[in-house]
Amino acid sequence: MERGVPVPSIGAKEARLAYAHVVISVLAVLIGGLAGLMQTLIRTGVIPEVFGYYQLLTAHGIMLGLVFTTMFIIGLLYALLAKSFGRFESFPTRVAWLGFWMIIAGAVLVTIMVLANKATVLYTFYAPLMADPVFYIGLVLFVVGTWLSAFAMFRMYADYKRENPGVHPPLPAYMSVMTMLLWVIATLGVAGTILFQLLPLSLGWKDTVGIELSRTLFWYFGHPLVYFWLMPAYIVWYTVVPKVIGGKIFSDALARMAFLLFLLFSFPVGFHHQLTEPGIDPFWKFVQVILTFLVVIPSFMTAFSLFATFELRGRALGARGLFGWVKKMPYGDVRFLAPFVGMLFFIPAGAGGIINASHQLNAMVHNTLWVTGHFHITVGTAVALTFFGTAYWLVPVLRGRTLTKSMNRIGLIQTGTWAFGMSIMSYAMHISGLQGNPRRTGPATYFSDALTREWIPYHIAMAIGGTILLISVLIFVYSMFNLSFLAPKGEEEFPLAETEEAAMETPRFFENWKLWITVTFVLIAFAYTVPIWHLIESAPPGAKGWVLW
Ligand code: HEM
Ligand SMILES: [Cu+2]
Repeated sequence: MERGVPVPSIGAKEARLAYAHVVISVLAVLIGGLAGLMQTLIRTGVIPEVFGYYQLLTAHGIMLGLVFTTMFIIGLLYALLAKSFGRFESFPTRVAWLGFWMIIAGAVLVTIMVLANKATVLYTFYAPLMADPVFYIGLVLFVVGTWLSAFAMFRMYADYKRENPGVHPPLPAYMSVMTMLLWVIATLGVAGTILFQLLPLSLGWKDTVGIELSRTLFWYFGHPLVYFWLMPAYIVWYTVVPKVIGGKIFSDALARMAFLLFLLFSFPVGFHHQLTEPGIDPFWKFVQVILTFLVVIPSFMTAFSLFATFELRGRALGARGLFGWVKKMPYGDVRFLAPFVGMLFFIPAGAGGIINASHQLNAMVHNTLWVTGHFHITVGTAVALTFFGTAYWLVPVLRGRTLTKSMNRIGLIQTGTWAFGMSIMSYAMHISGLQGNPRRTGPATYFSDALTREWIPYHIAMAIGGTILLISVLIFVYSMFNLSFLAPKGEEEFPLAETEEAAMETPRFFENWKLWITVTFVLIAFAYTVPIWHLIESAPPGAKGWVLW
């Protein structure tokens, strides 16, 4: 079976759709970044608590963990589908816009509630914290909006399959659909706890909430969520970066298989976020931790094929030996440098993840700033830098402008400042976390205890790192403004690599969606049925809702 070929350039309507999403994500980076810096400054005592610490933390988590990521991802995936399929038909396009406006409506309601200090529940909104009902309604609109986006993408894929029978949809399209499929299956859990537990509680229809069940439903969603963030970055690593360096995709089949495995292994593992919780049987924690480690397989497949691509390209340019390619890469090109630095950060980040998921070591780091340090180098750097590096070519492509030499140079500086600021901030978070410094804690002196005094230099380091990061955010926002409105008009390249000629054929069964969705649900049922039954059958009386702010 042959592989589909992407179209030369994407249409104006398709570009507008993708761009609308990207704009929102850039705004979210600005607001979220400001909140992040203020957190570090308040916790260090440099500025007074103008906003409540937890209110800022809620805004930061929602803007960066939810709005920035989701909007950039959806925008990028529309762009990849447009490049893969050509024009979108009018029905899915209308659904896509409806989804966009619904997401906006939801995000606006959520933001108003957070600003009004009626939803200081952090971005995880754990029970029994209880926000205003409007906050949960906003979240529902947001999630349903993303389901419409997913439906639109599935439909675009189906339209392509119908018009091109016997052709494999291009690799980025397959990966995009896999990403949205994972998102839809994952959000079922969070939709469940919002609709059946938190919203009724907050409306006063119920007096109590089952905390453990709610947290379990949350983390059933929360782990695949991190793969929803990572997979689009991997799409860029697999399909865009090879083109930027002048190379080819190492293997189309291997890439598809890795994505399939990410889908399967992302779900039956949520308990690794709940290892310290007493209400879950250790046996099921054990089962889910073992399943967690399976994700090492597609991760190493990804690392292998990326470095194979680098090495093949390096050798084509005359490099020798195992690491000769290192000297041959285009470090002066932000489209390469930013995702590449992201990849480098992902190496210690992955090792940290193995520590977090190990039951005994988790007891050491749980709820300390170590965890915050961890996710600032995973989603906050590996993913965020990849998205930044992508935005430098994607925004001009969508706006019919070009990435100039000077904007490229500014992009390199932005990449450098981000890497530098994040190294300082996340190092300080990791180390002081190991010393017991708790995460999610406002300014506290603990009666000037000797132990906590040792954390102070680390807080200062975090504030310095945070300041450098905010400078990087401002450079990014300026660059996006420039590339949207000021850069010279022209046709910017949409870099998508071809597959190595020597690569094997792509097997047809990767597209057997019914089979893979079934296997996913079988794995979910295996890992969750008995423990959830336990949680319901021997549930404690439940807690009343709390408003602690
Ligand atoms: C300007 C850059 C940034 C700064 C200065 C910053 C700073 C911080 C600080 C100080 C905290 C936690 C404090 C605590 O636990 O008490 C935090 C939490 C967090 N950050 Fe960032 N961060 C930045 C960028 C990012 C990015 C790019 C992302 C994701 C894409 C992100 C996602 C999060 C999340 C999800 C939390 C957890 C919120 C919670 O615990 O409820 N941050 N950040
Ligand atoms: Cu996880």
